[in-house]
Amino acid sequence: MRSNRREQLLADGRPAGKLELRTCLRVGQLLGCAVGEAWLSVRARDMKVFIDGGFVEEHEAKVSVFDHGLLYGDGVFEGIRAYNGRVFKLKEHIDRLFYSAKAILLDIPMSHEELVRATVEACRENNLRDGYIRLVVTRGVGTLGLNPNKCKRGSVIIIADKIQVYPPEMYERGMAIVTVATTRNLHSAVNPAIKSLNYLNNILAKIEANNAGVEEAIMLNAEGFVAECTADNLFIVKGRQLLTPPLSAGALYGITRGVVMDLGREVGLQIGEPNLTRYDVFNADECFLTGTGAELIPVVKVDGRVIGDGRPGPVTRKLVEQYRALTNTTGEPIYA
Ligand code: PXG
Repeated sequence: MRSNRREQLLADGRPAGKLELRTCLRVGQLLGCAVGEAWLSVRARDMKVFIDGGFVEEHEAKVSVFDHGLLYGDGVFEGIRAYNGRVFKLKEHIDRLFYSAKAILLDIPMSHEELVRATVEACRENNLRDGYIRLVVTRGVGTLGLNPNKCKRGSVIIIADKIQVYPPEMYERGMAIVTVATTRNLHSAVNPAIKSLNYLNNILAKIEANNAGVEEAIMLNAEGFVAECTADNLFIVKGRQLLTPPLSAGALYGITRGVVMDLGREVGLQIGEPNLTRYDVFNADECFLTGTGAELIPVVKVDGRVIGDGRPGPVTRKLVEQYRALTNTTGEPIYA
């Protein structure tokens, strides 16, 4: 329905960008809130999207219905952030993209260096200093059978957009989360270390979080140990210990997770990656989540149990401060 309306308008000769601007204005007026304004700043112009070697206007950035990324979720991706004119931890994200691709035997048709350059260029093309970059590599166009050998060449897509984060008061007061019934994928099935385009495991957990009226959810592995959240890694603080589940428990090798462990070491915390149970989380002094999108967000309630004194703790607040300083001053320059 939506795309039909869009096609019609394009056939009328009116650019899709204008339609979205008007739609957003209406949404903004109706809601009368910052959400509408945030959308406006993103949609007031047609963005440029990198697709298979070049930049095209957003409304021309399309993939085939025979792309196995669409048909089977066969592909890999990264979510990257830019702060203050620099792309944060870009090399690490592209390293992880190549690791994910290797695990699914996907040949990325660009080099590491070319991907770095194209990602930075995507920010420049869209005049971004702060934003969120989605780097996607699909298996490419194939037949309706699932055999990836029928796909001749992978497709590389880079979208550089504005970021939507949790509401600011959630960072100040902390969030409540729940544990959900959907367990994290088994290593022997779809290894959770692979950042693949097949995110149904996480989406099912997210649906449970939505149903419970919270923003995030703890996913346990098949053994009942904490793995991570749907799009974030989980940390707890106990005394001077900073603990997070090991990768073997089903945690993603999170880039933010790695940064936070380094920052923790710098302030003299003892870093550990033991198996954690819900009991450990309930009885932690502090708890927080990490992710490129979420950054560091304090958790103050888990399954109805208040964590610590119910407010973001001093270790979390210190790490947030240090993380902000790092994101604002380091990274691949966009406008060098
Ligand atoms: N665990 C999972 C399952 C993730 O997908 C993280 C942890 C955190 O990793 P990083 O490297 O970001 O510190 C992620 C990544 C989004 C979005 O649109 C975010 C992620 C994944 C998919 C979408 O906000 N987070």
